[in-house]
Amino acid sequence: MAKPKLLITRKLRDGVEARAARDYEVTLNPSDRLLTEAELIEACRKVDAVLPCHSERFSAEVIAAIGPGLKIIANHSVGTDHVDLAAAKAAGVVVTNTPDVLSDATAEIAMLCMLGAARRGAEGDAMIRAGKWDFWSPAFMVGRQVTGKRLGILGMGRVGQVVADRGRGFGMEVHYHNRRRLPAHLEKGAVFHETMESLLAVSDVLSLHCPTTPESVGIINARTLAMLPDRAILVNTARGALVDESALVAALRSGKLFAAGLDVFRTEPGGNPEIAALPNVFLLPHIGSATEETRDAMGARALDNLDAYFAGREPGDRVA
Ligand code: 8YV
Repeated sequence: MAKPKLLITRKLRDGVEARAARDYEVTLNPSDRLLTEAELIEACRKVDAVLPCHSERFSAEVIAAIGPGLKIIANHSVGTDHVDLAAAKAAGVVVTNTPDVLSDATAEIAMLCMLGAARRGAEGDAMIRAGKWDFWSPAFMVGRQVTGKRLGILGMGRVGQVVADRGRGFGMEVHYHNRRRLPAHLEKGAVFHETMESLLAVSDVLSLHCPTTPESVGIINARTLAMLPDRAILVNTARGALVDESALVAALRSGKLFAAGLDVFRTEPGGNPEIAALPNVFLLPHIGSATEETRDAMGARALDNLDAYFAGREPGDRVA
């Protein structure tokens, strides 16, 4: 039987690409250049399946332009906000994602962002690199300690739960808001808040772990930032669209926020120059899941979903 035709839009780990080449008639992107929308449509028209990243947008228009040949979008990401799921469903295109396997890596980056923001990691690093470390005193580079502070988790899904565990390891008191309260064995003593407003009021550190939906876009804005305790710390490793970045800049300038640790931005790649100009931020270029182990696991998970689909089984991680 002929192998199904598969487009992999970005450079994946060698082992993942080798497995794909063994089982599919695969088109790779060795230069790793981001395809334009027109190139993406053209390339998807020629295949049965596409394995994209969050960097490729499958809007309703793109899905319609690709037409009936494409059967499955097997994402190499847990987030699916780059795919119009309703349009895919209506067009009969199956969509899958890669949950679970990136929770540990993303939680590590959340802790790095939290500690980098609280302990002024970027400021200290930049000072030494610039050859400007010419002073020391007990009053020098004093940050905020996270031990004993209240960690507010907005969205207690897979990643949020691992961040809660890591926060406990740092002696933090965990609070959360989620659509549904977790059972006791997953809650592990964390304090559930019925409303986001109630969570914000106690979050010395607020870490975002909710998906981007029409309801959650801009959920962190001037109104909600004002509800945080004074000198709180914001951590975002989820999606830039959750935050109104102008309001964030204002809160960082006024001192309402002590600092922010961000791995995601409204504009990616690139980030936000106004945020990058502030001293009290610790910034990373969307690398939450970028570890060798997790990239291997994400690639394997996406291929498992494709294998199931083409074997006539229900893919384990079907989202549409
Ligand atoms: C990935 C992500 O790096 O999985 C997600 O939703 O945002 C990131 O972890 C990216 O999507 C890789 O395709």
